[in-house]
Amino acid sequence: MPSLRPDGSRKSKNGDAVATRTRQLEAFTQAPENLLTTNQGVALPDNHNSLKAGLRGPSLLEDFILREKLTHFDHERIPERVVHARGAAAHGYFELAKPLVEYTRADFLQEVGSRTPVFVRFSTVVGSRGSADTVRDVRGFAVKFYTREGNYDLVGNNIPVFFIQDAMKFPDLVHAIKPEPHHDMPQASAAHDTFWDFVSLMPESTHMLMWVMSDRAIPRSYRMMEGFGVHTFRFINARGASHFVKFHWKPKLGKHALAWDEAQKIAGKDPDFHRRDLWEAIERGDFPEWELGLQIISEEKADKLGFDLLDATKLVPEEVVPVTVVGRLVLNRNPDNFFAETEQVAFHPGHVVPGIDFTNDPLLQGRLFSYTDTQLSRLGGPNFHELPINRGVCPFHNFQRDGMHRMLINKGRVAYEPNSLANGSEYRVDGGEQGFQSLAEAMESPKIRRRSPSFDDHFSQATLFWNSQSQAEKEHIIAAFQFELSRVETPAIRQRMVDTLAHVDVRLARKVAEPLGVGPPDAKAAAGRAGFREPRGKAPLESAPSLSMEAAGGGIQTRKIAVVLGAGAELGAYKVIQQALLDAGATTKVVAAHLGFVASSSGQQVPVDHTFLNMPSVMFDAVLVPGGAAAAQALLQDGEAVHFVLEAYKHCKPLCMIGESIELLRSVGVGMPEGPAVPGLVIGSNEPTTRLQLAQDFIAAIARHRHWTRSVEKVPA
Ligand code: HDE
Repeated sequence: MPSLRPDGSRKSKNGDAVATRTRQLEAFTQAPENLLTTNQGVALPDNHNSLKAGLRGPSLLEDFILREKLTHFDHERIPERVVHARGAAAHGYFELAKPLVEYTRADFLQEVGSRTPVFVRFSTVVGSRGSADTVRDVRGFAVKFYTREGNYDLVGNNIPVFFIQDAMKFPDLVHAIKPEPHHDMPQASAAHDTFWDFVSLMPESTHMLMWVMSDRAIPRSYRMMEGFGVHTFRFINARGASHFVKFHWKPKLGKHALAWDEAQKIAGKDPDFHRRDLWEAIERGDFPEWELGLQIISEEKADKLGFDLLDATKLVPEEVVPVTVVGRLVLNRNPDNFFAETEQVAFHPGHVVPGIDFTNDPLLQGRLFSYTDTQLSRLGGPNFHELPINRGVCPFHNFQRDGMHRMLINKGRVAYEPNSLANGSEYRVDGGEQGFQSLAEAMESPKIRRRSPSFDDHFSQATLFWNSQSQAEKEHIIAAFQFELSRVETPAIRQRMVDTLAHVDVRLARKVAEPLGVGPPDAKAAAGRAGFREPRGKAPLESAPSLSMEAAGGGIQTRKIAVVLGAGAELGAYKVIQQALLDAGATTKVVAAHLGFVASSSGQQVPVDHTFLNMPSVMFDAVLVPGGAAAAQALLQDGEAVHFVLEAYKHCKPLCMIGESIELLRSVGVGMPEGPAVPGLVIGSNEPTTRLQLAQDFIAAIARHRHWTRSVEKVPA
């Protein structure tokens, strides 16, 4: 029976695997030392001057200390990832809540309470290493489980489908979306001709485009996005029986997005926004958490879904096959060194353990080749599995030898099998029962370089996604298409894309076309193009609520609330609300015109955390403005303060305006006594009896995250 830890979780029979993994990494860490030496251990006499022929003479080639230092520096960079170059990562653990013995023999999925150490890297796909975090893009969600049967990598994304159906098209897709090769622009953006040229000729991309133009592509935080394995995988149990499986990560804090205008502004104000958010949450002890959810699908059920599970442009709606939660992922330790860990970690969908197997999804099959291949050029040789971050917690041994940067010192004269000179180990030609067993799937068909007709339906799930969005979400999608396509210089590409969209929804296509200077969407023209397929399956549902982010959930924990303070503010109601916010797990920061202190109406000196300039409203989830006539007047005189509040209003954030502070919104006609209630706008007075209610209303508004139905078209910001 596993023993209980102080926090109630159980220690698995393999001991504390997480602690073992941490110790394993610690063996490779080094704290800073005062004494500097060369890499050979020779103490440096001086770290400021090179060796010269005389005080003002030339440097000497003999200076091995200078040579070594410069040479090492000259080689500090390695190639960035060809995609997913920009990322941030953290350590943690996966804890099993539901035994999966019935479906898989994977050891780490057997024992309830067992904890498996993990390293998780989030990323954007298109931008290079130094690009901004909040660009419109898919996010990578790659999890390395260090299980005692070997490393298992679940290398997923935050969107459950993909642009293409066959790995053959991946280089084309990436060449099209990356900066254009003649001038290397634009950085980290799909809003340019080559991308839309490609996808407008590839109807299979349409479903994915709907997701990428939706709010999913501008998450508020890595901590607030879902993750998906995308492909269908297989679970194989101890009896060799197989089930299809789809992997889901469900964020505990709910799934939330930024406003598009906000995301663009943050890209300039704080390009590290997501990286910083993850790092700071872990440092504070607000450990990000996700549930692992599974859709387990029998072969019989798979045949009845109405689409092909091997097609990565399709998803299985949760309403058709429910997601069962089987465990949780917790990230509780930041890396010690970005390069050694986050940059050198090498994920690979082909890193599986017994009990987990692939399907014939032709996108997945191509990935199985690509990931090791890319590490060879990125990490400089075949021994990247020996890097500390990539090492398993279980031993590995085989007769692979040598190569660049080999660290292991293999003993003995034998590097082959079968042998009689070493331990005599001998693997029979036809294998045995032990180790990883591939599913003995029957294969009898001619070689063929063709697409299965079961992949032909390119639109019904794109329409399902569209139908599942709230009105506000639909408007965001339209605006995103309009933005992206308006940046496309070639009119024929814009036209082709709106023609294709007519197959998703005619109203969507018409709306998108409005500002683009193109003709009306022509569904027939799209249908005449190469790559277009007629068959259109009947989606199992008209709409699937799980595809919308509207019912985002998640409470207000770790939300950042700005308190906009002017001199002479009345603090009564503010103090009560602030305490309630803190109690609910949010943080508050006082923002004012200058650092130092601001005097309240009673003369109290309130310390200021940020200025309107150094921490603009886009860095916050909600805004609270204490009352007081003098404070309101002071803020109204300050363009930065007014902008701060209006911008938060424009981005549909919750605002709590106390007393006279509502004046800050009057310029946009809001807050008039006779005016209609504005979603997410909480207006109150300093009256002591209403303070608690005010706090509750504000907390409820923050829990909804954004109030997209607020009418903001006329608000300048
Ligand atoms: Fe990747 N992908 N990919 N990909 N991918 C890489 O591997 C590739 C695909 C994903 O944080 C590369 O180590 C091909 C789908 C993530 O280190 C490369 C195809 C999904 C990461 C590569 C795909 C992903 C990568 C670049 C089509 C979601 C970042 C550097 C056949 C399920 C992992 C590297 C990290 C990285 C190839 C499609 C997710 C070149 C050929 C679909 C999260 O090997």
